[in-house]
Amino acid sequence: MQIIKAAIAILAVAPAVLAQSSTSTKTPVATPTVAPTTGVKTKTFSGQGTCTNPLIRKEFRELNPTERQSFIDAVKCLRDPKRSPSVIKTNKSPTMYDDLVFLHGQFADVTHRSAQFLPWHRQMLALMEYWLRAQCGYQGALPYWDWTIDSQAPERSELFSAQWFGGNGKQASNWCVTDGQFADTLTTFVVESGKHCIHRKWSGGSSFGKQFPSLASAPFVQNLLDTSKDSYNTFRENLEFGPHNRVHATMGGDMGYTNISPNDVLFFLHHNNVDRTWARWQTANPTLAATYNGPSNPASEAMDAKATDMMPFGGLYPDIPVNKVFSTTSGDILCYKFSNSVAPNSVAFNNKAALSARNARRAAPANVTATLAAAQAITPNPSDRDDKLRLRSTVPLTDAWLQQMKFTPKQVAKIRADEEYAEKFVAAVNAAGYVSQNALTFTEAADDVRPRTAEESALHARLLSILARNVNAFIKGDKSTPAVTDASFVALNKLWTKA
Ligand SMILES: [Cu+2]
Repeated sequence: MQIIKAAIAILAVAPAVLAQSSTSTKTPVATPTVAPTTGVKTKTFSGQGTCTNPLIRKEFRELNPTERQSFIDAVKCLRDPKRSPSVIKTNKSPTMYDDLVFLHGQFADVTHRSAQFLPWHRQMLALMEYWLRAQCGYQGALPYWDWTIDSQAPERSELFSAQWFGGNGKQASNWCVTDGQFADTLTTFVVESGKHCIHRKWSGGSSFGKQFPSLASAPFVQNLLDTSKDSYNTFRENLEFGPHNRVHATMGGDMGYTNISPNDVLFFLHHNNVDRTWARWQTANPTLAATYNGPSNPASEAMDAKATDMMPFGGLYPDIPVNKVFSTTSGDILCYKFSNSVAPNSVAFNNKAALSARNARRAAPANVTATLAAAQAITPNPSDRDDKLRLRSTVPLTDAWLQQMKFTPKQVAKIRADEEYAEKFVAAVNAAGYVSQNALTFTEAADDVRPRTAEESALHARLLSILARNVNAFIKGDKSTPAVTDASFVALNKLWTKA
């Protein structure tokens, strides 16, 4: 662990480059005064340095219980005013963790709905990871939450258990999270109420996730990667306005408000998966990996962003140009790669016994035909938990939430069009008879998940790509069932579906 002693890197910084806009009642942050603090084990960031031994960021469920606990303990350390006092000298932020919440709120209006969305959050997460290690002695990497796994019934995810991050907030306690390891955590920045707890207010209540089953499913995310190839900005918008938004809106509470969403530590695990999705896209598209375009200002339609645009870190880290973070191994605090995530134990790769067992559980695929309408008719609604095989449809984001997020009419139009498309997409996946690894038949049967190998991961992606291609042809033509007789699809699918 590279503890670099002593003080500081904190540069004096001009107050809020951006004013928080309009909705002042929802704005939790005050103008910061950033000044050096002594005794904080942070380093002098040079922006230089090499990355020789990248950390491997893993899905939370890839970590064993001891590793999970050490991550949580390190987060608690970062939220402890004695062990990790704020490095921002304001009268508000008591801890380094709160500094990150503050940082996120301070620049929320340029780092969302704009080109900077992906690079800025990449650097913010790397800072969090660096602090966990340098300040709190954490030995691991920042874990991610692969929400594709849980997309069909997120409330059943192990992450939301009382053992780890806790479940929904309790209405009687003003939607404070009252179970899990952060149940008694005090937050500093709040909206609406004076309750300084972590709030969660799942849309859809106990069934949770009504706004994401189709858009956050593995087939949809693979399709997003495959069909967002014309520019960085197309990909960024599809990811930000699609799966990214859904998770925030659906978890509700603090996660539903841009300014304070990092209060909930799942923010970091969620955004780590967003970052991982960007990294996957970069790997799949080497010629686009270091490209950058789109709006620099979310309120304007101007596509004026440049790779040399400076990103603001409020003195917690030097402002750096976007192009410094295109690679996750570019050095300084960016030195990590991602694992291949997890698959349900019940979906064994080339494990004949397990495949037989899985087949026994699998009912015959739906006898679906012909039209999109027929496919939509057999697609279960988002609150359904009885259909074990098919992917669920998604309810639209509410107008109120989109308004609160400050989306422009043009952006709202895109979000609505994407929702319509996602409905057709998931219906066609169901019509194809494909049983996703997100299907409840697997996620419920699995007592646990296991790491995916690189080989399996590549094959899984190929399988989903072929499926998505056929499904898109079906949507366009809307004439016949998706052509899943494609030889490579059948061959690949056999790896999972036949003993
Ligand atoms: Cu954000």
